[in-house]
Order: sequence, then structure tokens, then C-alpha cells
Amino acid sequence: MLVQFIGLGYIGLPTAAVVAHKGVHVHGVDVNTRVVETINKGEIHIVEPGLADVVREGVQSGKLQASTEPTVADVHLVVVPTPFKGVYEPDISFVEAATRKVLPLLKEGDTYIIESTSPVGTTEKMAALIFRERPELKGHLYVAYCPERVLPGNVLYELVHNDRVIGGIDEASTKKAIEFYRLFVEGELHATNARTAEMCKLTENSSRDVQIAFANELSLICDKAGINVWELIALANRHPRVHILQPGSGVGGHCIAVDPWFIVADYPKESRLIGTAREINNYKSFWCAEKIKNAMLEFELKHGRKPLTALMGLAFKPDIDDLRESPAKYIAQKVMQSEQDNFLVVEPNIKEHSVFKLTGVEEAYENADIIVFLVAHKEFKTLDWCDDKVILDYAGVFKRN
Ligand code: SAJ
Repeated sequence: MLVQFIGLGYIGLPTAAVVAHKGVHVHGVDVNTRVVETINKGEIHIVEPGLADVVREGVQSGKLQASTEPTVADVHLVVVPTPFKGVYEPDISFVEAATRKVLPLLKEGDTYIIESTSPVGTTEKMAALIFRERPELKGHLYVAYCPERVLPGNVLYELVHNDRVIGGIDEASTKKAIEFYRLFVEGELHATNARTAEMCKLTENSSRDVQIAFANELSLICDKAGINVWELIALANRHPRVHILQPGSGVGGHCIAVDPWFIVADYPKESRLIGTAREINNYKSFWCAEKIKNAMLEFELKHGRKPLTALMGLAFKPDIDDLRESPAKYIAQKVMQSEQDNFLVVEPNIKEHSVFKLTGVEEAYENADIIVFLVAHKEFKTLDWCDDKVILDYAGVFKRN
């Protein structure tokens, strides 16, 4: 059996490597020649614990190889990005391009699976496209959707141990796709149809987004009411059926801040709560930036000089080096727009940044007049509270007002 992965990014490459590790031959395809060359050398182009070893082993054993061109295979997986176009409209052009590329190579009995996060109906659309171009395959090709649901940083474990939701365009397709995932997944494999599986992925991340929006809304209310939101949430969570998440400087990453729009774009009238939650979480970052600017002005009025402000954290969540779609980075850019001089920017998880000059944790904490916690990195939690500084804790580092 030969399994082909179209897209060797954060999900495609680890999955390809895990399948190869099970002794199956894997052909990986990526449009980026640098990615292909790196993998064929047994190296990796992304940061993920443990991945380098599995890829090296796969390439050395001859089970894993990469190319810019697809090949004839038995199982084809589409694991490419689905970004936005225009105003929060999902762009499935990469999924379509991958499908068109593999289309001439498909043969009777093959399985075609989409893993990319996709708007509802994408799998059916791709099936229609395939059968339009290759009508002889109708009834002889298995087509399914199975979303990835792994947490960056813990991908290799979660790929194997998480449950999977698998939905085919018909029952035979669902069964066939389940057989494939049994090769390497130890979690449960849940059968459904393609539309439900697509919606399930969007629902998981929208649910988290809505829950975080509730915490963020509470933080805005508590700021006005003079209540410590962290204490409030901890107390409310003592109720056996209440589980409130944590407020922060906004919601980032390439999934939770993105996927809800895939529902809103297609069902705008019905998805009012989901859309509002997105707005609340975005607004929280804007609000933090305004608060910082106000605190700086207040300081200047009181002390007759401009303050030195330390922005603590740039990553999109604690203890990672990933800055993409980061609310902390957005806030830093916003407050530093008109002047860069009176700021110290701290991000202990990266060495250097092309835009921000980085300062060490201790140095910034010691020298700044205003300390703004944007991310709750572990390096910040060991600092001592300072009464003589203005501390704006949007990440819950000290959980004090
Ligand atoms: N956040 C809060 N408060 C919280 C929890 C998180 O403000 O109480 C913020 C984080 O700081 C971050 C954002 O939310 O900015 C998202 O972080 P996350 O850890 O919740 O999730 P991601 O984006 O790293 O990964 C998510 C996961 N989905 C869910 O937990 C439902 C992961 O399982 C998915 O595979 C991934 O999205 C994806 O690819 O869709």
C-alpha cells in the first residue's frame, strides 16, 4: 500500500511520518521545493517536539519520501491550509488545487480524504469535481473527511491517542477511511457523514472561542466593577457544574480565531452568538491596547516624564514560540505605532525578531515603570510583585488587580 499526503506542514508532515513509522510506504507532496529537499535529507522545517526523530527514521528506512509531484497511490490525503479571502470568507482554493493535481492519478478503489479545516459541504464539492472530470470513478472511489484535532507542541502523542471523527460521502467511504486511520490511531474512530465531520471541527474550535469570549467579557465587566476577575472565576468554578475559562489579551493561533468565521460566513443569520464571540475576543485585544496607552498618559501627567513600558510576551499563548495571529503581537504593534522609543519588548521563547528588539525578562522588569503582561509565560510567574510599578496583568500572571 502507498499513502500519499498532499501538504507537508504542521499536520501533514507529522501524520505522514507517523504512518511511515507503522511500516507503510508514504509519498509526501509539497509545492515548496525547500520543504521537499529538507524532508528528503531526513530533516524538518517546522518546530514540533519529537518530530525530527520520526522523520529521520522514516526517510532512512525508505518508507517516507517527499516530492513536489503527486504519484499513483492507494490513499490520498489533502492536508493543505484553508485561509481567508476578502472579509473572513474561507478560501478553499488550496484544497481544490490539491484535488485537481491528484485527479488524473486516481484509480478505482482509491481512498481520497480531506483533513484540512473546511467549510461545510467542501468534501461533497470536491467529490463532485472529481466525478465531473473522471465520471468512470463514480461508485469506485471512496471519499471522506476527517479533521485533524491535535494541539501544537503535543502533536505526535495526540495524533495517535486522540479520538477521530470520520465522515464519508457514503457509508462505504466512511468504512474505508476508518480502516485507514486504524493503521495508526489508538483513540476511538467515530463514524458520521462528511458534512457533520466538517462541522464538528468548526464546532470544537467555535465552542472554545465562545467560552473564552465569556471569560473576556467578564474581564471587561469586572474592570469597571472593581472586581478581580481571576478570583471571581476561581470562585464561580467551585460550583460543580460551572467551568469558566480564563480571560486573556485576546484569542490567537491559526485555528480558534479563524474557524468560527467559516460558520459565520455560510450561516450569518443563524450564528449570532458565534460571530459576537469572535468580535468580543478581537475587541479584548483592542481594549488592552487602549488601556496601555491610557496608563502611559496617566503616568506622564503624574510624573512629568514619559514612562518606560515593558510588554511581556509576544506569542499567541503561554510557553510557545509561535507568534502567528498573536493578540500580544497585535497589541505591541498597536501601542508602538506612533513611537517605539519608550518600550521594552520581552519574549523569552524566541531569540530575535525582525521587527521588535527583544529585552530579557529580568532586565525589562527591573527597568520599566509600566509592566504589561500579555502572555502568561512560565518565566513571568516567578517574578515578584512590585508595588512601585504600574502592573497591567491581562494574562493572569499574578492574578491580582
Ligand atoms: N486562550 C484564552 N483563555 C483560555 C484558553 C485559551 O484566552 O482559557 C487563548 C490562548 O491564549 C490562545 C487561544 O486562546 O491565544 C487558543 O489557544 P488554545 O490552546 O485554546 O488552542 P490552539 O489554537 O493552540 O489549538 C486549538 C485546539 N482546539 C481546541 O482545544 C478545541 C486544538 O485541539 C486544535 O487541533 C487546534 O486548535 C486546531 O488545529 O484547530
